[in-house]
Amino acid sequence: MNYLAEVWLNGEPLGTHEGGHLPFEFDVSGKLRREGNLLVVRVDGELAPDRVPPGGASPNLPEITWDQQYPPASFDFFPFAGIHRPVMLYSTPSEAIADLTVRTTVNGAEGRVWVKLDTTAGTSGTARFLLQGHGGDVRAEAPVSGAGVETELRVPGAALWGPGAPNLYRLTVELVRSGEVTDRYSLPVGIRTVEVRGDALLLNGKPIYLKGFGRHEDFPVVGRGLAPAVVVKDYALMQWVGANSFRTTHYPYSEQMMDLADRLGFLVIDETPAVGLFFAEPGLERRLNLCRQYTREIVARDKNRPSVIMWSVANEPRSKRAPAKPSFRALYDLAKSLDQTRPVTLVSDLWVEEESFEFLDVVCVNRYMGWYRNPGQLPAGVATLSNDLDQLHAKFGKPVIVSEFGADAVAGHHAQPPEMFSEEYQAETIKRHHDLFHTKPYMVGEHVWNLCDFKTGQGTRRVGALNLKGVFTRDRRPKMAAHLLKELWRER
Ligand code: GCB
Repeated sequence: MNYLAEVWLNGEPLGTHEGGHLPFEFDVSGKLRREGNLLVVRVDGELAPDRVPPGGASPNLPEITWDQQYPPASFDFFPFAGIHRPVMLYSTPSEAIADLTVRTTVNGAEGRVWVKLDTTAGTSGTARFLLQGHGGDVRAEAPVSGAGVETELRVPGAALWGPGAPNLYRLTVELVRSGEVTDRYSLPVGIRTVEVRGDALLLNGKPIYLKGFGRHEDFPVVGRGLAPAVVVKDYALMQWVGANSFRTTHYPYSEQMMDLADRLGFLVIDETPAVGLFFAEPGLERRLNLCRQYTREIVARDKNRPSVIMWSVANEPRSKRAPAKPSFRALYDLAKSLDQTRPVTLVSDLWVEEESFEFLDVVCVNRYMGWYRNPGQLPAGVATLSNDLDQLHAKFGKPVIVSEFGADAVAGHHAQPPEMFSEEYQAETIKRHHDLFHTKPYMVGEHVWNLCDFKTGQGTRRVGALNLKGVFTRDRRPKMAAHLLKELWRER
């Protein structure tokens, strides 16, 4: 639901939930009629400065309006409002599995799967754990006490999960009482480790380089509404060009998208909806509370996914005001307290001035050389970028990902020599950036902005109210840059 949902059952309020893109639920036990139930959801999509992401027209707050677009918002994508994903009614027994947390480690050839089971209050009996797949079942059993149960399953000769080999096991957990199974839940498990060591990002102990995109949940007619065929198509396109990763710019993607990342072996930087955050009043504390809520919700939803290798707590915050650094420190600490197994980052366009990189695990930066900077002058832009990247690494001493770069291209518009808005210029921009990045040993990833053209607000820089930085059009046809990426990424 985007942005704020109020829910009623048979005229009785069930509750509200603020923020889009993350699931929420209400308990309707004892409230359902035998037949003729009416569930009503009212969605409020108003843009306001104390919401996250922020928006709304406010002459005193230049920080929130992006490039004077209409509708006014602190971000560059269309603020689609409504019910974008499925609403489900489901039932559980009174003694039920409430949550599962899975963590995996690797010790030589042995994979270890640590599982924590939380049950509803008052549950008793036995918990059974079964891990299946890749030539051997592993089982464990433990008595259920009020506080939950932990176990570790050891998998000799484990088939590890990773791009190119997305090996999944199936974990089934059962609650058993007096010989009867009272509840059962299954989920896919990928055994893998993620670690930042020095300048490297390690997957299963080996350095990994991210090749991929920022993207949007956006398609003609359906807007941000879940369109499973588009999800499948986007993976097919990413595989065709040889991408191994993406960032969920600038909000958590659908569970269907995430399920396929696990199954197809994509590495995901999982980003909260905190885009365009600013640190002036009014509404600062309210916005920060929402960021904390989103961090808790995204970790709760995606913590068991092998594809998620990093959390991103924000995109391009206006970090120059004093509250920014302590606020991000608090969000970093919160993410780490919820999940010690994954690096935490934020994505910045402030580079060396983004002080929070001092404590974040990976440095993610966006920059548009040859476009917003040095327009039309790619060689000069890329030379400056080379220097800026070295300064960034010298200051923070951490692995660097350029999480956005690129250029708008009108499909079918050509120019030789390459000029801005031509397909040639976009392809040339990507080629020069890619070549530069591969001279920098501390770089661990390049994400082109964007996979596809997408709808945004109206403004002088957005012809047709579209951002045209896609290497595919909005209806998923390749531009020259997509063919180029296929050459660049498939060879390494
Ligand atoms: C950025 C933003 C992204 C915009 C992009 C652009 O830095 O993170 O949301 O769409 O620039 O094309 O201007």
